[in-house]
Amino acid sequence: MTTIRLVQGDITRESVDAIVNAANSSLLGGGGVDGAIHRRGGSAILSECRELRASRYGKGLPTGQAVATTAGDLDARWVIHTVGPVWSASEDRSDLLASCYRESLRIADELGARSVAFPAISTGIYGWPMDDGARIAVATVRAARTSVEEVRFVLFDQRAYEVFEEQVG
Ligand code: AR6
Repeated sequence: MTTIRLVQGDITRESVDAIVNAANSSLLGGGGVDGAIHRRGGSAILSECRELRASRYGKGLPTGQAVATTAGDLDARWVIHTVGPVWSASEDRSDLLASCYRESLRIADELGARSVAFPAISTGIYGWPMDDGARIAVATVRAARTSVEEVRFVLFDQRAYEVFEEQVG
């Protein structure tokens, strides 16, 4: 049974087994959560991302997939990088967003992680509406078959926190 917890704040301040990064296919950093994780986590994370690009993911990490690296200086054992879909009004990409949560939990299980912190994937630079992003996040985690004991959604601002609260009930 997985417990869902909500926290308002900066995900890089969390103490968990694995922190999920809302990355992009390049795995080489960016803004938002991604920028914050690389800044606070230090260069060890980027080094492993570069190695992944030089080996398994020469063309980048496809949208909806996930891969783990060290968490560097963060208070976690791993960072799980996943690539959310860019929001589209004309095409339903919900399955890809759900896949990010599912695949991240699958990687967490492979690693033996018991606690995982997620940001609200795709709801920043990638433009996904927060209420729909929260609905998909909570429903997907609830439906997942995983040994992860705690999923912590870390929401950056109060509005995001309240939207998630409504979904968790
Ligand atoms: N802690 C928790 N949540 C945060 C933090 C933080 N430190 N910073 C932002 N958020 P985003 P995306 C929230 O843009 O939409 C990057 O450039 C933010 O308010 O980080 O998946 C990547 O390299 C929003 O609700 O990720 C990609 O190119 C949520 O986290 C692209 O952005 C996700 O916002 C990915 O875009």
